[in-house]
Amino acid sequence: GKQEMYDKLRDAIVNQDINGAGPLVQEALDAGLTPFEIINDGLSVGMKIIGDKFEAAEVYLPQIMMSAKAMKAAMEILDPILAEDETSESVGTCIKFVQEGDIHDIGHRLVATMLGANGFTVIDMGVDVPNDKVIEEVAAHKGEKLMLSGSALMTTSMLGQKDVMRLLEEEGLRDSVKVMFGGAPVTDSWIKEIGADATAENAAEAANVALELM
Ligand code: HCB
Repeated sequence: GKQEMYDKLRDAIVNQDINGAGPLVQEALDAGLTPFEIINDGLSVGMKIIGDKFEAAEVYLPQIMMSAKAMKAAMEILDPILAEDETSESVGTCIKFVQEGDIHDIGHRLVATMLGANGFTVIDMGVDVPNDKVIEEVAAHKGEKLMLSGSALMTTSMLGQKDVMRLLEEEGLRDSVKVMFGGAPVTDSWIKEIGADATAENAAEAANVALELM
């Protein structure tokens, strides 16, 4: 059944099955699972497990990098399918970036994929993006239905989110854009403290929150 397939997808990430992940995703699609189910109930669960194992020092960086590669191989199959599904009418523009100093992009990509699949026009600025570039991009899209989604996976890079909020205020752009920050260290109280609009636990929730904010 479905759960068995979810478990296989999860294990492909946990066991760093770079060659197997793509074919397994195809198998899951053929069995009738949706890309959303594959990501949320399978692959992401595996990534969470490997992250927890890393924190518990049960696995090390080389394994993490191989899990990341397996995730990438899986998403290479799913991204084009999700792009095809995009509704023709955009619900808004979302500028998506990872904070300066931070190269963690797995969660960032998942959120970008989900936002795209839910009708957003996503501008993917990638990783390690300086704040002045982010502000420039917001300014360039002022007047559009606009959302900014930033990710930070480290407590150090997360601090940059506070500066983004300050710069938006200084440049008179705060009212032109909704701001959603995420990443493992980001909490509700941090969002409140820096004056952003929202956070989300995972990519599926991020899409729902973003739609509500628009
Ligand atoms: Co990295 N790393 N890492 N790492 N890494 C973390 C983040 C630590 C917490 C692990 C630890 O030490 N405990 C830690 C940060 C410590 C801290 O600051 N408190 C850390 C460190 C220190 C480092 C290095 C310095 C190396 C080292 O360990 N000595 C180095 C830093 C490089 C740099 O950025 N300058 C480094 C490198 C790496 C890689 C390259 C090996 C690899 C990244 C591969 C890649 O992304 N291409 C990696 C990984 C994979 C991790 C862990 C294990 C998993 C992160 C991940 O992908 N999670 C992570 C441990 C952890 O987080 N538990 C560890 C899975 C995704 C799906 O979850 O939280 O990113 P996510 O995203 C979710 C969620 O947050 C939300 O939705 C996403 C999808 O469900 N979300 C949003 C995310 N963004 C959002 C935006 C929104 O608007 C809304 C929701």
